[in-house]
Amino acid sequence: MDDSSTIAAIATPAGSGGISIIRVSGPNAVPIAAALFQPCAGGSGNRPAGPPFESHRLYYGHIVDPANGRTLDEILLSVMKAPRSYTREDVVEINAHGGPVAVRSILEAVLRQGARLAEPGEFTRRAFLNGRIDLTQAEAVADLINARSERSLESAATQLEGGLRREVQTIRSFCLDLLVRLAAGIDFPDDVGELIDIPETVAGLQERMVMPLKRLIRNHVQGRVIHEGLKVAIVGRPNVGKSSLMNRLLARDRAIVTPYPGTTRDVIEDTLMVQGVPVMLSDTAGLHASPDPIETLGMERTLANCGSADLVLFVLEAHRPLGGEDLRVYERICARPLLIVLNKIDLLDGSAPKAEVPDDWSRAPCVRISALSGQGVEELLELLIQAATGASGLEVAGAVIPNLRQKELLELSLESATAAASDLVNGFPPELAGIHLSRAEASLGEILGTTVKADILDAIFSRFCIGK
Ligand SMILES: Nc1nc2c(ncn2[C@@H]2O[C@H](COP(=O)(O)OP(=O)(O)O)[C@@H](O)[C@H]2O)c(=O)[nH]1
Ligand SMILES: [Mg+2]
Repeated sequence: MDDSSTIAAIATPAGSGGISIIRVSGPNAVPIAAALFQPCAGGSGNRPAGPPFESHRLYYGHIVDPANGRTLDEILLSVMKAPRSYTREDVVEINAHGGPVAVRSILEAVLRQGARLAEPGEFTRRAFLNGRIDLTQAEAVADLINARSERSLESAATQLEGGLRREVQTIRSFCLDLLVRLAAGIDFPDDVGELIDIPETVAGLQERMVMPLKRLIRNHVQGRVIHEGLKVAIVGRPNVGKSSLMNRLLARDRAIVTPYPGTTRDVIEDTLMVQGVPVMLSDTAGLHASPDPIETLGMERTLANCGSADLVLFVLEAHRPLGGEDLRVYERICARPLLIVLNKIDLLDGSAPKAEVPDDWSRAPCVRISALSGQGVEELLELLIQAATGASGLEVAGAVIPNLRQKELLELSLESATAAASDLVNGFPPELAGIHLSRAEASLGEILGTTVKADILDAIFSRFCIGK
């Protein structure tokens, strides 16, 4: 598909909007525009009226179908000649203000002039292939379009500015430099000791490859939370106040609350925003031994739901000693990241909680709340993101956040860098470390798109919408 044809697409979302943009890119973009554009009479003074078009100008007029002389819409035409355009090719954009029908008929007229409909992401793919942006930036364009929260928008914007590219390039140039020195050592084996100081090289590998790679990989986990949000399941035995907590967190009566155990049967889901991150909350059926087949089905759903949650809020009653049922619930959920919630502290009248959390649960953080009065709920929200990500808050402002493809390549690169370091420490010949390092270098190159294969490009650009 990487040919020199002229491509066209509607670049704005489907439906009626204030304006819609038809974007055309390629060698025929300007002649196509000239064939369809009719300037409005009286382009006064030195205002440009019509063809021949100058670059980076806006032209006011109509699109007229040359086949039948019919006026399709009143438009503004922008002309951006190569290489100063999004794709580095000649680009024209037709800003139309008719509804979807008018916009489609303009696109059809453009296609009849010899353009072909663009594939999803093809404009950005051309920008990449023509060297205007690197692959990390191209992917950031897709992330920007698909961003679901403000945080995720922020991180995509950082990437678009080239944040990840710079970090990866720094690691890569260190790696290349080391490869050169190792190669020299291979050519002059007797002088290896003088050319490369092994302890210093190993320390450099740790500091300038292993550590920065680990940090970028960690950022991915936080980034996933930012892009996709967190799944949080509320779990406990019946009647501890799970549904009350759900309603309190959502600040509305979403789940039915009664004094009777077994009220919640199905998984109830809703979303709230915490620190700019979407949190998908689910309230579930209480876990206990029950003869009721409907309740039992509900409990199976509870456990399935727990399995896919990023965090489980394990609710207990603060005013009662823990019972066998609580311990059995713990057994079933303890493999998940937990936040222990001691509820109903309003019933304590200021005395210490009767529920004592066993010592071996202590790796999970614990908060005391009253779902009834709202006391402690703020602290719970503060702990939530931290407990789910293991980080002290989401430091994403300006942070570089790799996506899944990039993270997997960073991991490969980390593996190779670690192997190179251990070969050097163990006194193996420098050729071996060299082999590992060239693998690390290749993975880093793949992130930037310098060594990437066509099928991977297809996969990346298919994530885009048409017109981008
Ligand atoms: N005093 C007090 N009662 C609560 C609190 N949270 C829930 N309850 C009551 O406990 C009972 C069970 O609550 P519910 O939310 O349905 O529990 P679930 O079965 O775990 O979903 C209801 O009567 C609630 O009003 C709390 O913080 N304090
Ligand atoms: Mg309930």
